Amino acid sequence: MEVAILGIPMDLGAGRRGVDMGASALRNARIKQHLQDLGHSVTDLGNIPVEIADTFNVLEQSGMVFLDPIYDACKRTYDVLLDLPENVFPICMGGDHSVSMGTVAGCARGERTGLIWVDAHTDFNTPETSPTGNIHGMPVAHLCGIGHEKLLSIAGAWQIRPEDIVMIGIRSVDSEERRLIKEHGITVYTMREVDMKGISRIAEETLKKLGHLKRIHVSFDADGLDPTLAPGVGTPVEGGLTYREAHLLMELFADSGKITSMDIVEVNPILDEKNRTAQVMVEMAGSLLGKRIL
Ligand code: 6HN
Ligand code: MN
Ligand code: MN
Ligand code: MN
Repeated sequence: MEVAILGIPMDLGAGRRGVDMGASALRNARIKQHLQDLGHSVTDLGNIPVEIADTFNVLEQSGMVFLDPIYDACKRTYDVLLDLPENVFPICMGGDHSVSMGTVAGCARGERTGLIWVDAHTDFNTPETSPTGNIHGMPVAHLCGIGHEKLLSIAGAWQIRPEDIVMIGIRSVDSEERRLIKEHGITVYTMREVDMKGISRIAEETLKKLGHLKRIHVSFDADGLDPTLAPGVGTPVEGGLTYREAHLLMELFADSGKITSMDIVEVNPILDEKNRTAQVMVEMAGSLLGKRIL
């Protein structure tokens, strides 16, 4: 397969510094070589230019922290992805999860697209419901067409339908966010469902639900994994996906042949232990791109 890796070194959407180095950490964990060893042809598109938090004055606008520079980075990301040839599989390396407003919209390439959101959080806040003002808690709402008009001009440019979204690994939802998730009928597999049904049945149900779609994007937030496995994240929540569950999930998605793009987000090397989190996320990408033992 033709794979393109793209860095979006942005931490403006998160409440703490460090995820801007996530893309570098993934390169340092040899993402390109790992995917090449699987037989893929990999092009590194470099990084999208992003403002640095320290040098930026504007703190909050309309209940959102760093709205303008986040818009700029997402718009640039969207433009780059939209221009990629049809056969290329993009891997978008964040950066905090607000980058997905650009990546998901760009990777959709103007077609109806399914979205698999692997995360501890549902990221479905709006500027009105957000308890923090941090935009990384708001990308899915914007992708569904609700939120601030400036961000909607990218994220909502090609709207993802709520019925085309499946979330897996969820264990932290804010109270107003819960109401919105229910109102929009988003399919959510919390960790309770992972425990009760098992990950293979969840993968099967997810693929069946999204089976009618030609394009499916997997957005993988490193905090979907258990913090003992992936400590390098800014918003860790106990009780996440195990190494084996997450690998099997990626492998079953790979088997479907339906996945057309991926995000790896929220890897924070400042909070990590010897780059373990980046390493495990590189392996997840390998499994999603067809790595097999035999
Ligand atoms: N992430 N729900 C919290 C908020 O600030 O809205 C946490 C969001 C975390 C976002 O991890 O991508
Ligand atoms: Mn997230
Ligand atoms: Mn998260
Ligand atoms: Mn592996």
